[in-house]
Amino acid sequence: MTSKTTTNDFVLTPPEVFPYKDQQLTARARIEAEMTKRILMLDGAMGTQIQTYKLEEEDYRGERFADIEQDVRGNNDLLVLSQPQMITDIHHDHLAAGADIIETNSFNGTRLSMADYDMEYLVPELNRTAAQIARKAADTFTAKNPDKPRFVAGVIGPTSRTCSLSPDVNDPAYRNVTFDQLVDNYREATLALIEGGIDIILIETVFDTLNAKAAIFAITGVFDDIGFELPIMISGTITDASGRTLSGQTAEAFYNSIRHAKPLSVGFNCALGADALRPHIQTLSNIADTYVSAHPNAGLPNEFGEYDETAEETTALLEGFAKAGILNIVGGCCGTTPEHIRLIAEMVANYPPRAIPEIAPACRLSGLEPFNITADSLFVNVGERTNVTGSKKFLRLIKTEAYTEALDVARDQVEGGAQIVDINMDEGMLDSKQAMIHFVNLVSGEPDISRVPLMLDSSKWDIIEEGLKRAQGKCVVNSISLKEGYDEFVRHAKLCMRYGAAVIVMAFDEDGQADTYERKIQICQRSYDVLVNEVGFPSEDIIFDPNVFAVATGITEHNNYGADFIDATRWITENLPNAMVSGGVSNVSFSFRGNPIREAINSVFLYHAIKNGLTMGIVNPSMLEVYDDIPVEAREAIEDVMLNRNQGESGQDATERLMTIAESYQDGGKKKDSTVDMSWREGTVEERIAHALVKGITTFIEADTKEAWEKYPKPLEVIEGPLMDGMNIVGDLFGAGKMFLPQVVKSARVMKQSVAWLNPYIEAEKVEGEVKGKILMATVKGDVHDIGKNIVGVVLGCNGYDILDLGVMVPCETILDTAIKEKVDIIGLSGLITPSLDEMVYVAKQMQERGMNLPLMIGGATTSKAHTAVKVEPQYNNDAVIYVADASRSVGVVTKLLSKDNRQSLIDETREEYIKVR
Ligand code: B12
Repeated sequence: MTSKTTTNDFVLTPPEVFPYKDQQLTARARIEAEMTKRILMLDGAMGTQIQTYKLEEEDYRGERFADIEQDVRGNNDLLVLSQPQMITDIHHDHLAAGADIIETNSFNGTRLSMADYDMEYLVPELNRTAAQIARKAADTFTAKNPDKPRFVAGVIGPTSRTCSLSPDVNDPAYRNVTFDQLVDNYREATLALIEGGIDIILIETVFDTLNAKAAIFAITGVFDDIGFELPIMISGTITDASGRTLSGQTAEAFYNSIRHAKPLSVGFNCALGADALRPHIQTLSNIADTYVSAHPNAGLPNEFGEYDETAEETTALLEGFAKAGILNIVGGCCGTTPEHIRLIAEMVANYPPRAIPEIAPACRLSGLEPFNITADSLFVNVGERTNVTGSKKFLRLIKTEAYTEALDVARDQVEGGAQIVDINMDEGMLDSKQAMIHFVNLVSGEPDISRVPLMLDSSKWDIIEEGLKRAQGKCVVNSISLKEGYDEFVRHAKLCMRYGAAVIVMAFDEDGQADTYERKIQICQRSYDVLVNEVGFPSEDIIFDPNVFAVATGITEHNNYGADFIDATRWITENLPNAMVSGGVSNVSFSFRGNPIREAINSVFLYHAIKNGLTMGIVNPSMLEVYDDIPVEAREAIEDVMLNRNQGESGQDATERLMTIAESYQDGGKKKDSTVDMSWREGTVEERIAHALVKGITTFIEADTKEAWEKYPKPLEVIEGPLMDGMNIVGDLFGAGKMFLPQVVKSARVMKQSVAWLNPYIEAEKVEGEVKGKILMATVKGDVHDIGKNIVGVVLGCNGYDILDLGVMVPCETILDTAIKEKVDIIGLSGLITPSLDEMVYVAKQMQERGMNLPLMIGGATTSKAHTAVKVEPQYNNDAVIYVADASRSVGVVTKLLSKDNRQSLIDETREEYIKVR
């Protein structure tokens, strides 16, 4: 690399002769050695400390800039050149107060930010000088006490532009900065900071994760060029009370998006102060397989922009963090002073650092929300309708620039259960690159779509790359392969690592697409070895696509296509650790286009592929039959074809049998739309309700609900009888891989419609009178199931209780803050997935920590008396913790809990019972 002249007299040194290189080579090891011993102290605010000097224009200018034309007051970064002593003094104050790591005064040291003062030309010099000043200050203190080594973090700020948000309300696809521009800006700053002698790079105050991803991309590029690496700290900022970054991500989604930087630490800074920061640091502490940092503001500024939170107050709040064991690095942001740092340093010296938890490898994707594919995950549905090659409708919408409708297509599939959205714009008559850019920008502005991760799909790498530059979440690249040879494969893989994306690897090499079992596994093995052993690609981010080809084509060579895919899937799962498998499911039934048996073929294929390890697939949910509903004869014929068995002498018998069945399928043997086959209407009302739930048919649900309501003594019994039984069948089929999420979404709609019909009858039983108490209901963080919780709310509401329903995915802090503010009498938590069980334990623990005194009810399908007794109840002993199996029982429990006479006996009985369970 050549040296670069940026002003008349400023020359950036070539990296070969970076003066601090030797020291920097060991920086990570030296810092980590300290981190294992204690919680490290970061410094406090730079900006608000500078404000205390009350500088005027001439102070900012100093001697060197006395004569320049433009005003520079407020350009704090310039002070490293115009007032170097002042910056040194601030560093010294923090070091004297106990800071282990000081931050360079370079928060705005990028061209984009310096453009405000026409001082872009100064960027390299500002960064280099900021680093040199901090280096000198740190070394002075290390020399005084070598047992407490001091480090310098080179600060990379967010700039004033957001890469994933439009500043123009009328044009949501518009951006005033590009990823590439940010990369150039960050690259320049990073090089100069490293030359100036920093030990760590600190990407901080990240409010748009895409900006941070650009910084990571720039920094990793710099590392490649200079031939060595420095540790990276990344610190985001949660700017609003909803607990999200400005660009809309949750804490976990944020971490998933930046994890590829392999940061030394991840954390949050600035924003609403320590109190509001705590839950997000707790989240990071639970999930981060790296160190965790926090450097909050001294609370919120008052009306005059000043910070009133005293050093004692901030320290007391942060002591809660330290006690909870969630800190590795702590410091202060706006409004904190060296006094804050001194007290915090004294306090943290009494607590051990957080131990990094063992986190099992898993593909951790994100949109605005995290999407983790773990060993326990069920089959993942990739929405395939925003793909111009597969959907004529979507192609037409994109061609005619009907983007609002095109977004509706994306939204519908997310609402319909797609967990990842595949976007493909490969069409000869389109400007595919532009279409990808425009659509991904638009999707980023639609929270109900961009909450899920994107799959950027193209046969052209540069189109994929344009998508990657516009998505703040962790995406999946579809696809890379050895098709264009080893070098391109490695180049694409390395870029995916730098952008932070998982990859689909097609079983394709220089000789073409793998069509036999042997070729599939040989190419997948080779690709895996290159990726994992040579490139260092994380194995959990590799998803193989061993090519789904059409079966029953009439060509004998194709007879084993189904079996080869399924066998290859099993082989990959067993032999390539952590790797996943995906496939374009409907390709398998291509020979039956237009025939309703296609849905059955897809389902049979999926069922067997999932059993053998298929992790995800590109699926059109309306093209799937429920496996167990396929008539036995047809299912066996399909299985014969799929698994290439019973082919007979001709090698074609199975295919011929299937063709014959397919004809009668078409001729009315088994019709496409199950509502047309009315035989299910002949069953009992319970059977009909179960059928409607499993099939997602709403047509008769109100009539059937009415009939059940007439049959059962109480409306609630209809819910807890036939409706719950039906939903349990759905749950079992889903759990066994015989139903898929989009189908369950339809079941949920049927269930909701039925419950809505019953609600007025439940309400008609309402006992009039005074409100007997206030009950907070919430489905816990991370969980979207709300049908059960809503029923409980209605039932209790009808029994004279005031219900405060906080909805789904509710963070613990919101639940507890609201409970206190609204003075509720009981908290009721609902949860249906395994992670909710831990979240409930956490809520109970926090109730104890906050000294709350009210009963806690636990409910929802995966909760149990055993879990409540063993895990939840021991966390909270200020009041009752009671597991309630269903809505009807909730009335009795609540009545007793709020009755003076019966309350204690219920608490005592439950405690005794739970002790026995334990
Ligand atoms: C419908 C459904 C969905 C719908 C939810 C729609 C909605 N708006 O609620 C959708 C399709 C969105 C869905 C999504 C998922 N689901 Co789901 N889902 C179901 C299903 C089939 C039925 C749930 C239901 O509504 N039952 C009917 C209601 C009335 O029952 P209930 O909630 O238990 O409520 C009763 C009592 O428990 C009690 N109660 C409930 N809450 C409370 C609270 C209090 C305080 C009290 C007193 C009482 C109480 O009263 C109610 C009435 O008596 C279940 C299977 C099952 N058998 O439960 C799977 C099931 C819960 N889902 C499951 C999974 C895995 C998922 C997904 C993770 C799938 C995925 N791969 O993405 C996602 C979850 C995403 C997330 N982050 O939450 C698994 C959970 C397994 C596990 N242990 O983790 C299940 C068990 C299916 C299975 N067998 O695998 N799902």
